[in-house]
Amino acid sequence: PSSQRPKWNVQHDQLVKEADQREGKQYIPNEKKKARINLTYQKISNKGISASKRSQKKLEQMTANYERYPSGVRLKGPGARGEGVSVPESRKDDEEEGFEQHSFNRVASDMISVHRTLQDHRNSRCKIKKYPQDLPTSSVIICFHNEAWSTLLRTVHSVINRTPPQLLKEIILVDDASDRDELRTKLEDYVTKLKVVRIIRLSKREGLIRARLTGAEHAKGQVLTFLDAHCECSKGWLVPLLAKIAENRSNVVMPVIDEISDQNFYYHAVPEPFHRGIFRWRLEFGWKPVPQYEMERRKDETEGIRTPVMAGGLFSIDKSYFNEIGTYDTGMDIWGGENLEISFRVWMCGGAIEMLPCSRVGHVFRPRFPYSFPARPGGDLDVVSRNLMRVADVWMDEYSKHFYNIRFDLKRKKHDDVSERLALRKKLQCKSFKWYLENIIPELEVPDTNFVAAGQVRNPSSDKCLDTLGKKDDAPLGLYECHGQGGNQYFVLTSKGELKSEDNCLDYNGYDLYLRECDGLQQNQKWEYKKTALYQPRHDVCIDRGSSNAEYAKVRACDGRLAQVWEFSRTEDM
Ligand code: UD2
Ligand code: MN
Repeated sequence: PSSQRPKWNVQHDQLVKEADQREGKQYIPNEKKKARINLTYQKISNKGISASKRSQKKLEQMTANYERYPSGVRLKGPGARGEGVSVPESRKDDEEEGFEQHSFNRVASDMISVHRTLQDHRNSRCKIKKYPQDLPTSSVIICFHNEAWSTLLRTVHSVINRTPPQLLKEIILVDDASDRDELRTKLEDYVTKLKVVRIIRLSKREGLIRARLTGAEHAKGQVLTFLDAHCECSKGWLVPLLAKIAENRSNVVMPVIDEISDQNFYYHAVPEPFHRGIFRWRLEFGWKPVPQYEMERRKDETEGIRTPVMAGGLFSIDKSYFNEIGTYDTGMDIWGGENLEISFRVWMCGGAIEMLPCSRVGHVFRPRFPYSFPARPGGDLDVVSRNLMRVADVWMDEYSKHFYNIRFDLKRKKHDDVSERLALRKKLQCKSFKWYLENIIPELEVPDTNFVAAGQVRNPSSDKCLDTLGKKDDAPLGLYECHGQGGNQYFVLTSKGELKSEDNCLDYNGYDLYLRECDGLQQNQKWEYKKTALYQPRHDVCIDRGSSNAEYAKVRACDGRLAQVWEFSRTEDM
Protein backbone atom coordinates (compact mmCIF):
# COMPACT_ATOMS: atom_id res chain seq x y z
CA PRO A 1 0.00 0.00 0.00
CA SER A 2 2.76 2.48 0.75
CA SER A 3 3.81 2.63 -2.90
CA GLN A 4 0.32 3.81 -3.79
CA ARG A 5 0.58 6.76 -1.50
CA PRO A 6 0.42 9.94 -3.55
CA LYS A 7 3.31 12.38 -3.56
CA TRP A 8 1.65 15.07 -1.52
CA ASN A 9 1.31 12.68 1.33
CA VAL A 10 5.00 11.91 1.32
CA GLN A 11 5.77 15.59 1.59
CA HIS A 12 3.15 15.83 4.17
CA ASP A 13 4.81 13.13 6.27
CA GLN A 14 8.00 15.10 6.26
CA LEU A 15 6.15 18.17 7.41
CA VAL A 16 4.52 16.41 10.29
CA LYS A 17 7.79 14.87 11.28
CA GLU A 18 9.44 18.28 11.34
CA ALA A 19 6.63 19.80 13.29
CA ASP A 20 6.70 17.03 15.84
CA GLN A 21 10.45 17.37 16.21
CA ARG A 22 10.12 21.12 16.67
CA GLU A 23 7.64 20.56 19.42
CA GLY A 24 9.96 18.01 20.98
CA LYS A 25 7.56 15.14 20.39
CA GLN A 26 8.94 11.73 19.84
CA TYR A 27 8.88 10.61 16.25
CA ILE A 28 7.29 7.20 16.26
CA PRO A 29 7.60 4.97 13.21
CA ASN A 30 4.45 3.68 11.83
CA GLU A 31 4.54 -0.09 11.99
CA LYS A 32 1.30 -0.53 13.84
CA LYS A 33 -0.60 1.57 11.39
CA LYS A 34 0.73 -0.45 8.48
CA ALA A 35 -0.38 -3.61 10.16
CA ARG A 36 -3.83 -2.16 10.48
CA ILE A 37 -4.07 -1.24 6.84
CA ASN A 38 -3.01 -4.72 5.80
CA LEU A 39 -5.63 -6.16 7.99
CA THR A 40 -8.29 -4.09 6.31
CA TYR A 41 -7.25 -5.38 2.93
CA GLN A 42 -7.15 -8.97 4.05
CA LYS A 43 -10.67 -8.87 5.35
CA ILE A 44 -11.98 -8.69 1.82
CA SER A 45 -13.31 -12.06 0.80
CA ASN A 46 -11.91 -13.45 -2.42
CA LYS A 47 -13.89 -16.62 -2.65
CA GLY A 48 -15.44 -17.61 -5.91
CA ILE A 49 -14.65 -14.66 -8.13
CA SER A 50 -12.32 -14.49 -11.08
CA ALA A 51 -8.98 -12.73 -10.76
CA SER A 52 -9.92 -9.58 -12.61
CA LYS A 53 -13.27 -9.35 -10.88
CA ARG A 54 -11.48 -9.93 -7.63
CA SER A 55 -9.12 -7.05 -8.09
CA GLN A 56 -11.98 -4.88 -9.23
CA LYS A 57 -13.95 -5.74 -6.12
CA LYS A 58 -10.93 -5.10 -4.00
CA LEU A 59 -10.50 -1.69 -5.52
CA GLU A 60 -14.11 -0.81 -4.98
CA GLN A 61 -14.01 -1.80 -1.39
CA MET A 62 -10.73 -0.10 -0.79
CA THR A 63 -12.30 3.06 -2.04
CA ALA A 64 -15.24 2.96 0.30
CA ASN A 65 -12.97 2.02 3.21
CA TYR A 66 -10.00 4.24 2.40
CA GLU A 67 -7.96 5.47 5.33
CA ARG A 68 -4.26 6.41 5.33
CA TYR A 69 -2.14 8.25 7.82
CA PRO A 70 1.16 9.86 7.04
CA SER A 71 3.98 7.84 8.51
CA GLY A 72 5.24 9.11 11.81
CA VAL A 73 1.90 10.24 13.03
CA ARG A 74 1.07 9.15 16.53
CA LEU A 75 -2.08 7.13 16.36
CA LYS A 76 -2.47 6.61 20.07
CA GLY A 77 -2.32 10.08 21.61
CA PRO A 78 -5.06 11.94 23.48
CA GLY A 79 -8.43 11.81 21.74
CA ALA A 80 -7.47 8.81 19.59
CA ARG A 81 -10.40 6.74 18.34
CA GLY A 82 -12.63 9.75 18.88
CA GLU A 83 -12.28 9.75 22.66
CA GLY A 84 -12.80 12.92 24.66
CA VAL A 85 -9.93 14.53 26.54
CA SER A 86 -9.76 16.20 29.90
CA VAL A 87 -7.83 19.39 30.31
CA PRO A 88 -5.21 19.36 33.08
CA GLU A 89 -5.63 21.77 35.96
CA SER A 90 -2.62 23.80 34.80
CA ARG A 91 -4.41 24.83 31.60
CA LYS A 92 -7.76 25.76 33.07
CA ASP A 93 -7.12 29.47 32.51
CA ASP A 94 -6.58 29.06 28.79
CA GLU A 95 -9.65 26.91 28.70
CA GLU A 96 -11.87 29.85 29.56
CA GLU A 97 -10.30 32.01 26.88
CA GLY A 98 -10.75 29.22 24.35
CA PHE A 99 -14.45 28.95 25.08
CA GLU A 100 -14.74 32.71 24.87
CA GLN A 101 -13.14 32.92 21.44
CA HIS A 102 -14.61 29.87 19.78
CA SER A 103 -17.56 28.75 21.82
CA PHE A 104 -15.90 25.37 22.16
CA ASN A 105 -13.03 24.02 24.21
CA ARG A 106 -10.07 25.06 22.09
CA VAL A 107 -7.58 23.78 24.64
CA ALA A 108 -9.12 20.33 24.40
CA SER A 109 -8.94 20.53 20.63
CA ASP A 110 -5.29 21.60 20.77
CA MET A 111 -4.44 18.56 22.89
CA ILE A 112 -5.70 16.21 20.19
CA SER A 113 -3.66 15.30 17.12
CA VAL A 114 -4.86 16.85 13.87
CA HIS A 115 -4.61 13.28 12.58
CA ARG A 116 -6.53 11.60 15.33
CA THR A 117 -8.15 8.28 14.54
CA LEU A 118 -11.89 7.67 14.71
CA GLN A 119 -13.88 4.54 15.16
CA ASP A 120 -15.78 3.22 12.19
CA HIS A 121 -19.38 3.77 13.25
CA ARG A 122 -20.95 2.77 9.97
CA ASN A 123 -23.58 0.10 9.76
CA SER A 124 -21.73 -3.09 8.81
CA ARG A 125 -23.61 -3.22 5.52
CA CYS A 126 -21.98 0.02 4.50
CA LYS A 127 -18.56 -1.57 4.62
CA ILE A 128 -19.39 -4.16 2.01
CA LYS A 129 -21.66 -2.03 -0.13
CA LYS A 130 -20.52 -1.77 -3.74
CA TYR A 131 -19.94 1.54 -5.41
CA PRO A 132 -19.09 2.30 -9.03
CA GLN A 133 -15.44 2.97 -9.76
CA ASP A 134 -15.75 5.86 -12.14
CA LEU A 135 -16.97 8.43 -9.69
CA PRO A 136 -16.75 12.17 -10.28
CA THR A 137 -14.04 14.14 -8.49
CA SER A 138 -14.88 16.59 -5.76
CA SER A 139 -13.55 19.90 -4.55
CA VAL A 140 -13.98 20.28 -0.81
CA ILE A 141 -14.79 23.85 0.19
CA ILE A 142 -14.31 24.97 3.75
CA CYS A 143 -14.97 28.57 4.66
CA PHE A 144 -14.00 29.99 8.00
CA HIS A 145 -13.97 33.14 10.05
CA ASN A 146 -11.46 33.14 12.91
CA GLU A 147 -11.58 29.38 13.31
CA ALA A 148 -9.26 27.68 15.84
CA TRP A 149 -6.09 26.40 14.21
CA SER A 150 -6.32 22.82 15.45
CA THR A 151 -9.99 22.29 14.53
CA LEU A 152 -9.49 23.80 11.09
CA LEU A 153 -6.49 21.60 10.36
CA ARG A 154 -8.11 18.52 11.82
CA THR A 155 -10.91 19.12 9.37
CA VAL A 156 -8.40 19.37 6.52
CA HIS A 157 -6.43 16.29 7.54
CA SER A 158 -9.53 14.22 8.13
CA VAL A 159 -10.45 14.93 4.52
CA ILE A 160 -7.00 14.03 3.21
CA ASN A 161 -6.56 10.93 5.37
CA ARG A 162 -9.97 9.50 4.63
CA THR A 163 -10.64 10.45 1.01
CA PRO A 164 -9.30 8.35 -1.88
CA PRO A 165 -6.82 10.73 -3.55
CA GLN A 166 -8.17 10.09 -7.02
CA LEU A 167 -11.52 11.53 -5.92
CA LEU A 168 -10.20 14.56 -4.12
CA LYS A 169 -9.55 17.31 -6.64
CA GLU A 170 -8.58 19.88 -4.06
CA ILE A 171 -9.46 21.42 -0.75
CA ILE A 172 -10.30 25.10 -0.95
CA LEU A 173 -10.09 27.09 2.25
CA VAL A 174 -11.94 30.36 2.03
CA ASP A 175 -10.85 32.78 4.71
CA ASP A 176 -13.74 35.12 5.39
CA ALA A 177 -11.61 38.02 6.61
CA SER A 178 -10.19 36.41 9.75
CA ASP A 179 -7.99 38.64 11.85
CA ARG A 180 -6.18 36.06 14.00
CA ASP A 181 -2.44 36.11 13.54
CA GLU A 182 -1.69 32.45 13.00
CA LEU A 183 -4.43 32.15 10.38
CA ARG A 184 -3.10 35.14 8.48
CA THR A 185 0.59 34.31 8.62
CA LYS A 186 1.20 30.59 9.11
CA LEU A 187 -1.57 28.93 7.19
CA GLU A 188 -0.04 29.32 3.70
CA ASP A 189 3.18 27.70 4.81
CA TYR A 190 1.40 24.81 6.41
CA VAL A 191 -1.01 24.00 3.63
CA THR A 192 1.14 24.51 0.51
CA LYS A 193 3.08 21.50 1.65
CA LEU A 194 -0.09 19.46 1.60
CA LYS A 195 -0.32 20.14 -2.14
CA VAL A 196 -4.06 19.57 -2.44
CA VAL A 197 -5.01 22.62 -0.40
CA ARG A 198 -5.56 26.14 -1.69
CA ILE A 199 -6.42 29.26 0.25
CA ILE A 200 -8.61 32.07 -0.93
CA ARG A 201 -8.66 35.21 1.18
CA LEU A 202 -11.61 37.55 1.16
CA SER A 203 -10.65 41.16 1.76
CA LYS A 204 -13.79 41.96 3.69
CA ARG A 205 -16.23 39.95 5.75
CA GLU A 206 -18.81 38.46 3.42
CA GLY A 207 -20.47 35.78 5.52
CA LEU A 208 -20.55 32.09 4.84
CA ILE A 209 -22.95 32.30 1.90
CA ARG A 210 -20.82 34.49 -0.35
CA ALA A 211 -17.63 32.93 1.02
CA ARG A 212 -18.77 29.48 -0.11
CA LEU A 213 -19.71 30.92 -3.47
CA THR A 214 -16.25 32.34 -3.98
CA GLY A 215 -14.87 28.90 -3.23
CA ALA A 216 -17.31 27.35 -5.69
CA GLU A 217 -16.28 29.75 -8.44
CA HIS A 218 -12.67 28.62 -8.12
CA ALA A 219 -13.42 24.92 -7.79
CA LYS A 220 -12.16 22.51 -10.45
CA GLY A 221 -13.84 19.30 -9.29
CA GLN A 222 -17.05 18.01 -10.84
CA VAL A 223 -18.73 17.97 -7.48
CA LEU A 224 -18.68 20.61 -4.75
CA THR A 225 -18.53 19.36 -1.19
CA PHE A 226 -19.01 21.92 1.55
CA LEU A 227 -17.84 21.46 5.11
CA ASP A 228 -17.71 23.67 8.19
CA ALA A 229 -14.25 24.38 9.57
CA HIS A 230 -14.73 22.21 12.70
CA CYS A 231 -15.54 18.83 11.22
CA GLU A 232 -13.97 15.39 11.14
CA CYS A 233 -14.73 13.11 8.23
CA SER A 234 -15.11 9.46 9.08
CA LYS A 235 -13.91 6.55 7.04
CA GLY A 236 -15.77 6.12 3.78
CA TRP A 237 -17.52 9.47 4.03
CA LEU A 238 -17.20 10.76 0.47
CA VAL A 239 -17.79 7.76 -1.78
CA PRO A 240 -21.52 7.31 -0.99
CA LEU A 241 -22.09 11.01 -1.60
CA LEU A 242 -20.38 10.95 -4.99
CA ALA A 243 -22.07 7.71 -6.00
CA LYS A 244 -25.52 9.14 -5.33
CA ILE A 245 -24.71 12.19 -7.44
CA ALA A 246 -23.34 9.95 -10.18
CA GLU A 247 -26.74 8.24 -10.25
CA ASN A 248 -28.45 11.53 -10.92
CA ARG A 249 -26.84 14.94 -10.93
CA SER A 250 -29.88 16.56 -9.34
CA ASN A 251 -29.35 14.55 -6.16
CA VAL A 252 -28.06 16.82 -3.42
CA VAL A 253 -26.61 14.75 -0.62
CA MET A 254 -25.44 15.12 2.92
CA PRO A 255 -23.73 12.85 5.42
CA VAL A 256 -25.13 11.84 8.76
CA ILE A 257 -23.82 14.56 11.03
CA ASP A 258 -22.24 13.12 14.16
CA GLU A 259 -21.61 15.31 17.17
CA ILE A 260 -18.17 16.28 18.33
CA SER A 261 -18.46 17.54 21.89
CA ASP A 262 -17.76 21.24 22.31
CA GLN A 263 -16.54 20.40 25.84
CA ASN A 264 -14.03 17.57 25.34
CA PHE A 265 -14.12 16.72 21.62
CA TYR A 266 -15.57 13.27 22.12
CA TYR A 267 -16.85 12.00 18.76
CA HIS A 268 -20.40 10.93 19.43
CA ALA A 269 -21.89 8.88 16.60
CA VAL A 270 -25.61 9.47 16.33
CA PRO A 271 -27.41 6.14 16.58
CA GLU A 272 -29.76 4.60 14.04
CA PRO A 273 -32.56 5.15 13.26
CA PHE A 274 -31.50 8.64 12.32
CA HIS A 275 -33.35 11.90 12.54
CA ARG A 276 -33.81 14.00 9.45
CA GLY A 277 -33.82 17.73 8.84
CA ILE A 278 -37.09 19.63 9.01
CA PHE A 279 -38.17 23.21 9.54
CA ARG A 280 -40.55 24.90 11.91
CA TRP A 281 -42.77 27.76 10.93
CA ARG A 282 -40.57 30.41 12.43
CA LEU A 283 -38.11 29.16 9.80
CA GLU A 284 -35.94 27.39 12.24
CA PHE A 285 -34.12 24.23 11.29
CA GLY A 286 -34.68 21.13 13.42
CA TRP A 287 -34.24 17.35 13.56
CA LYS A 288 -37.18 14.93 13.70
CA PRO A 289 -37.38 11.13 13.60
CA VAL A 290 -37.74 9.75 10.08
CA PRO A 291 -41.44 9.14 9.46
CA GLN A 292 -42.72 5.64 8.87
CA TYR A 293 -43.57 6.23 5.20
CA GLU A 294 -39.95 7.12 4.48
CA MET A 295 -38.62 4.15 6.44
CA GLU A 296 -40.85 1.90 4.37
CA ARG A 297 -39.78 3.44 1.07
CA ARG A 298 -36.15 2.49 1.71
CA LYS A 299 -35.21 -1.05 0.87
CA ASP A 300 -32.32 -1.39 3.27
CA GLU A 301 -30.58 0.67 5.91
CA THR A 302 -27.77 1.81 3.64
CA GLU A 303 -30.20 3.66 1.41
CA GLY A 304 -30.52 7.44 1.50
CA ILE A 305 -33.12 9.16 3.65
CA ARG A 306 -35.08 11.82 1.81
CA THR A 307 -34.66 15.01 3.75
CA PRO A 308 -36.98 18.02 3.51
CA VAL A 309 -34.37 20.49 4.77
CA MET A 310 -30.65 20.12 5.18
CA ALA A 311 -28.66 21.45 8.09
CA GLY A 312 -26.71 23.49 5.58
CA GLY A 313 -23.06 23.11 6.38
CA LEU A 314 -22.19 19.66 5.11
CA PHE A 315 -23.31 18.59 1.67
CA SER A 316 -22.25 17.65 -1.85
CA ILE A 317 -23.76 18.91 -5.06
CA ASP A 318 -22.86 18.54 -8.71
CA LYS A 319 -21.15 21.76 -9.73
CA SER A 320 -23.03 22.29 -12.98
CA TYR A 321 -26.32 21.54 -11.23
CA PHE A 322 -25.45 24.00 -8.47
CA ASN A 323 -24.96 26.71 -11.09
CA GLU A 324 -28.02 25.71 -13.03
CA ILE A 325 -30.36 26.06 -10.06
CA GLY A 326 -28.97 29.41 -8.99
CA THR A 327 -26.20 28.59 -6.47
CA TYR A 328 -27.13 30.57 -3.35
CA ASP A 329 -29.09 33.74 -2.78
CA THR A 330 -26.22 36.22 -2.75
CA GLY A 331 -28.44 38.77 -1.05
CA MET A 332 -28.02 36.85 2.19
CA ASP A 333 -25.37 37.89 4.67
CA ILE A 334 -23.19 36.18 7.30
CA TRP A 335 -25.19 33.17 8.52
CA GLY A 336 -28.64 31.66 8.52
CA GLY A 337 -31.52 30.86 6.20
CA GLU A 338 -29.39 29.76 3.25
CA ASN A 339 -29.95 26.11 4.18
CA LEU A 340 -33.72 26.54 4.00
CA GLU A 341 -33.43 28.51 0.79
CA ILE A 342 -31.38 25.92 -1.03
CA SER A 343 -33.48 23.07 0.38
CA PHE A 344 -36.81 24.54 -0.75
CA ARG A 345 -35.27 25.42 -4.11
CA VAL A 346 -33.80 21.98 -4.77
CA TRP A 347 -37.04 20.15 -3.97
CA MET A 348 -39.36 22.63 -5.68
CA CYS A 349 -37.22 22.90 -8.79
CA GLY A 350 -36.89 19.21 -9.57
CA GLY A 351 -34.01 17.94 -7.43
CA ALA A 352 -33.85 15.80 -4.31
CA ILE A 353 -32.03 15.93 -0.99
CA GLU A 354 -30.90 12.79 0.74
CA MET A 355 -28.96 12.05 3.87
CA LEU A 356 -26.77 9.00 3.33
CA PRO A 357 -26.35 6.67 6.32
CA CYS A 358 -23.05 5.26 5.03
CA SER A 359 -21.45 8.69 5.10
CA ARG A 360 -20.64 10.13 8.50
CA VAL A 361 -18.99 13.40 9.35
CA GLY A 362 -18.57 14.82 12.85
CA HIS A 363 -19.26 18.47 13.56
CA VAL A 364 -18.75 20.60 16.67
CA PHE A 365 -22.14 22.09 17.45
CA ARG A 366 -21.58 25.35 19.26
CA PRO A 367 -23.94 26.67 21.89
CA ARG A 368 -23.52 30.29 20.80
CA PHE A 369 -21.99 32.36 18.01
CA PRO A 370 -18.37 33.25 18.60
CA TYR A 371 -18.47 36.01 15.95
CA SER A 372 -20.23 39.29 15.23
CA PHE A 373 -23.10 39.80 12.81
CA PRO A 374 -22.37 43.09 11.08
CA ALA A 375 -25.69 44.34 9.72
CA ARG A 376 -26.10 46.26 6.48
CA PRO A 377 -25.63 49.98 6.80
CA GLY A 378 -28.93 51.77 7.07
CA GLY A 379 -30.91 48.57 7.60
CA ASP A 380 -33.29 48.29 10.54
CA LEU A 381 -33.12 44.53 10.65
CA ASP A 382 -30.84 41.95 12.14
CA VAL A 383 -28.99 39.79 9.64
CA VAL A 384 -30.72 36.47 10.24
CA SER A 385 -34.23 37.94 10.15
CA ARG A 386 -33.43 39.63 6.88
CA ASN A 387 -32.18 36.35 5.39
CA LEU A 388 -35.29 34.53 6.58
CA MET A 389 -37.59 37.17 5.10
CA ARG A 390 -35.91 36.59 1.76
CA VAL A 391 -36.63 32.85 2.07
CA ALA A 392 -40.27 33.48 2.92
CA ASP A 393 -40.78 36.12 0.24
CA VAL A 394 -39.27 34.08 -2.58
CA TRP A 395 -40.31 30.51 -1.86
CA MET A 396 -43.27 30.22 0.48
CA ASP A 397 -46.17 31.69 -1.51
CA GLU A 398 -49.31 32.15 0.59
CA TYR A 399 -47.73 30.05 3.36
CA SER A 400 -45.33 32.87 4.23
CA LYS A 401 -48.10 34.28 6.40
CA HIS A 402 -47.48 31.52 8.93
CA PHE A 403 -43.91 32.71 9.29
CA TYR A 404 -44.97 36.33 9.65
CA ASN A 405 -47.67 35.36 12.14
CA ILE A 406 -45.02 34.01 14.43
CA ARG A 407 -42.52 36.75 13.59
CA PHE A 408 -45.03 39.58 13.62
CA ASP A 409 -42.20 41.90 14.62
CA LEU A 410 -41.07 41.64 10.98
CA LYS A 411 -44.35 42.64 9.41
CA ARG A 412 -43.68 46.35 9.61
CA LYS A 413 -40.12 45.99 8.32
CA LYS A 414 -39.09 46.89 4.83
CA HIS A 415 -38.88 43.85 2.59
CA ASP A 416 -35.85 43.34 0.37
CA ASP A 417 -36.25 43.45 -3.36
CA VAL A 418 -36.20 39.77 -4.28
CA SER A 419 -37.33 40.13 -7.89
CA GLU A 420 -34.19 38.46 -9.23
CA ARG A 421 -34.79 35.33 -7.20
CA LEU A 422 -38.45 35.30 -8.15
CA ALA A 423 -37.39 35.50 -11.80
CA LEU A 424 -35.07 32.56 -11.23
CA ARG A 425 -37.92 30.58 -9.71
CA LYS A 426 -40.04 31.33 -12.75
CA LYS A 427 -37.28 30.50 -15.20
CA LEU A 428 -36.69 27.13 -13.56
CA GLN A 429 -40.44 26.49 -13.55
CA CYS A 430 -40.36 25.44 -9.94
CA LYS A 431 -43.33 23.90 -8.21
CA SER A 432 -45.39 25.63 -5.53
CA PHE A 433 -44.71 25.60 -1.81
CA LYS A 434 -48.02 23.82 -1.42
CA TRP A 435 -46.63 20.99 -3.54
CA TYR A 436 -43.50 20.90 -1.39
CA LEU A 437 -45.55 20.67 1.81
CA GLU A 438 -47.84 17.97 0.51
CA ASN A 439 -45.17 15.82 -1.08
CA ILE A 440 -41.94 16.36 0.77
CA ILE A 441 -43.02 17.01 4.33
CA PRO A 442 -46.66 15.93 4.61
CA GLU A 443 -46.34 15.33 8.35
CA LEU A 444 -45.75 19.01 9.03
CA GLU A 445 -48.87 20.54 10.42
CA VAL A 446 -49.90 23.76 8.75
CA PRO A 447 -50.93 26.18 11.50
CA ASP A 448 -54.64 26.58 11.98
CA THR A 449 -55.42 30.18 11.09
CA ASN A 450 -58.97 29.72 12.18
CA PHE A 451 -58.09 30.84 15.66
CA VAL A 452 -59.98 32.64 18.35
CA ALA A 453 -57.04 34.70 19.49
CA ALA A 454 -53.35 34.97 18.70
CA GLY A 455 -50.24 36.89 19.53
CA GLN A 456 -48.39 37.40 22.76
CA VAL A 457 -50.31 36.51 25.90
CA ARG A 458 -49.68 39.28 28.41
CA ASN A 459 -50.49 39.63 32.06
CA PRO A 460 -50.91 43.43 32.43
CA SER A 461 -50.26 43.63 36.17
CA SER A 462 -46.76 42.21 35.75
CA ASP A 463 -46.04 42.95 32.09
CA LYS A 464 -45.00 39.29 31.84
CA CYS A 465 -45.95 37.14 28.88
CA LEU A 466 -46.35 33.41 28.44
CA ASP A 467 -43.06 32.21 26.97
CA THR A 468 -41.70 28.84 25.88
CA LEU A 469 -38.25 30.01 27.02
CA GLY A 470 -36.94 28.42 23.86
CA LYS A 471 -37.76 24.89 24.99
CA LYS A 472 -39.79 22.51 22.94
CA ASP A 473 -41.68 19.28 23.37
CA ASP A 474 -42.22 18.63 27.05
CA ALA A 475 -41.26 21.77 28.86
CA PRO A 476 -43.01 23.78 31.56
CA LEU A 477 -44.78 26.93 30.44
CA GLY A 478 -42.48 29.86 31.17
CA LEU A 479 -43.00 33.53 31.88
CA TYR A 480 -40.87 36.37 30.63
CA GLU A 481 -40.95 40.15 30.15
CA CYS A 482 -43.09 40.88 27.10
CA HIS A 483 -40.92 41.75 24.10
CA GLY A 484 -43.41 42.09 21.26
CA GLN A 485 -41.30 39.98 18.90
CA GLY A 486 -43.49 36.92 18.69
CA GLY A 487 -41.34 33.79 18.56
CA ASN A 488 -41.26 32.18 21.99
CA GLN A 489 -44.11 34.45 23.06
CA TYR A 490 -46.40 33.75 20.14
CA PHE A 491 -49.40 31.61 21.03
CA VAL A 492 -52.64 30.88 19.26
CA LEU A 493 -55.91 29.74 20.73
CA THR A 494 -57.49 27.60 18.03
CA SER A 495 -61.20 27.39 17.46
CA LYS A 496 -61.02 23.86 18.86
CA GLY A 497 -59.63 25.23 22.12
CA GLU A 498 -55.95 24.36 21.87
CA LEU A 499 -53.46 26.90 23.18
CA LYS A 500 -50.52 26.37 20.87
CA SER A 501 -46.94 27.48 20.42
CA GLU A 502 -45.83 26.26 17.03
CA ASP A 503 -46.63 22.54 17.02
CA ASN A 504 -46.94 22.16 20.79
CA CYS A 505 -50.11 22.37 22.86
CA LEU A 506 -50.46 23.60 26.42
CA ASP A 507 -51.35 20.66 28.63
CA TYR A 508 -52.47 20.50 32.27
CA ASN A 509 -52.92 16.98 33.57
CA GLY A 510 -53.84 17.82 37.15
CA TYR A 511 -50.19 17.90 38.07
CA ASP A 512 -48.05 20.07 35.83
CA LEU A 513 -48.61 22.76 33.22
CA TYR A 514 -46.48 21.78 30.24
CA LEU A 515 -46.12 22.36 26.52
CA ARG A 516 -46.48 18.95 24.98
CA GLU A 517 -47.16 17.28 21.70
CA CYS A 518 -50.78 17.94 20.72
CA ASP A 519 -53.04 15.00 21.52
CA GLY A 520 -55.92 15.84 19.20
CA LEU A 521 -57.87 17.40 22.03
CA GLN A 522 -58.31 14.97 24.72
CA GLN A 523 -59.37 17.28 27.43
CA ASN A 524 -56.07 18.11 29.19
CA GLN A 525 -55.31 20.41 26.29
CA LYS A 526 -58.63 22.22 26.05
CA TRP A 527 -58.71 25.86 27.10
CA GLU A 528 -61.36 28.56 27.00
CA TYR A 529 -60.76 32.26 26.87
CA LYS A 530 -63.39 33.55 29.27
CA LYS A 531 -63.40 37.33 29.50
CA THR A 532 -59.74 37.70 30.43
CA ALA A 533 -59.13 34.30 31.98
CA LEU A 534 -57.58 31.21 30.38
CA TYR A 535 -59.74 28.47 31.76
CA GLN A 536 -59.42 24.70 31.60
CA PRO A 537 -62.82 23.06 32.06
CA ARG A 538 -61.54 19.55 32.82
CA HIS A 539 -59.75 20.50 36.03
CA ASP A 540 -61.69 23.71 36.58
CA VAL A 541 -58.57 25.86 36.86
CA CYS A 542 -57.19 29.08 35.41
CA ILE A 543 -53.67 29.96 34.27
CA ASP A 544 -52.03 32.09 36.92
CA ARG A 545 -48.72 33.93 36.78
CA GLY A 546 -48.00 33.19 40.43
CA SER A 547 -45.75 35.57 42.33
CA SER A 548 -44.44 38.55 40.39
CA ASN A 549 -40.99 37.04 39.85
CA ALA A 550 -42.10 33.48 39.07
CA GLU A 551 -40.24 31.82 36.23
CA TYR A 552 -43.06 29.49 35.26
CA ALA A 553 -46.81 29.89 34.99
CA LYS A 554 -49.07 27.69 37.07
CA VAL A 555 -52.76 26.98 37.53
CA ARG A 556 -55.09 27.86 40.41
CA ALA A 557 -58.74 27.88 41.19
CA CYS A 558 -60.26 30.71 39.17
CA ASP A 559 -60.99 33.76 41.28
CA GLY A 560 -60.49 36.66 38.87
CA ARG A 561 -57.36 37.95 40.60
CA LEU A 562 -54.96 40.15 38.61
CA ALA A 563 -52.50 37.29 38.24
CA GLN A 564 -55.14 35.47 36.17
CA VAL A 565 -55.75 38.27 33.66
CA TRP A 566 -54.35 37.59 30.19
CA GLU A 567 -54.53 39.73 27.07
CA PHE A 568 -53.73 38.59 23.56
CA SER A 569 -51.82 41.29 21.70
CA ARG A 570 -54.04 40.96 18.64
CA THR A 571 -57.09 38.93 17.92
CA GLU A 572 -57.61 39.63 14.25
CA ASP A 573 -57.05 36.86 11.74
CA MET A 574 -53.99 37.61 9.65
C1 UD2 B 1 -25.32 25.61 10.58
C2 UD2 B 1 -24.51 24.95 9.52
C3 UD2 B 1 -23.73 26.01 8.79
C4 UD2 B 1 -24.70 26.96 8.12
C5 UD2 B 1 -25.64 27.51 9.17
C6 UD2 B 1 -26.80 28.28 8.59
C7 UD2 B 1 -24.09 22.59 9.88
C8 UD2 B 1 -23.37 21.58 10.67
N1 UD2 B 1 -23.74 23.88 10.09
O1 UD2 B 1 -24.66 26.43 11.53
O2 UD2 B 1 -22.89 25.47 7.84
O3 UD2 B 1 -25.38 26.34 7.08
O4 UD2 B 1 -26.23 26.50 9.90
O5 UD2 B 1 -26.39 29.43 7.99
O6 UD2 B 1 -24.92 22.23 9.10
N2 UD2 B 1 -18.36 31.41 8.70
C9 UD2 B 1 -17.78 32.30 7.80
N3 UD2 B 1 -18.17 33.61 7.83
C10 UD2 B 1 -19.11 34.08 8.70
C11 UD2 B 1 -19.73 33.16 9.59
C12 UD2 B 1 -19.34 31.82 9.56
O7 UD2 B 1 -16.94 31.92 7.00
O8 UD2 B 1 -19.40 35.26 8.67
C13 UD2 B 1 -17.95 30.01 8.66
C14 UD2 B 1 -17.62 29.38 10.00
O9 UD2 B 1 -16.27 29.61 10.35
C15 UD2 B 1 -17.96 27.92 9.77
C16 UD2 B 1 -19.09 27.99 8.76
O10 UD2 B 1 -19.05 29.27 8.17
O11 UD2 B 1 -16.87 27.23 9.21
C17 UD2 B 1 -20.47 27.77 9.42
O12 UD2 B 1 -20.64 28.61 10.51
P1 UD2 B 1 -21.00 28.03 11.95
O13 UD2 B 1 -20.21 26.85 12.24
O14 UD2 B 1 -20.94 29.15 12.92
O15 UD2 B 1 -22.51 27.61 11.70
P2 UD2 B 1 -23.37 26.45 12.46
O16 UD2 B 1 -22.64 25.18 12.45
O17 UD2 B 1 -23.80 26.99 13.75
MN1 MN C 1 -20.55 24.78 12.35
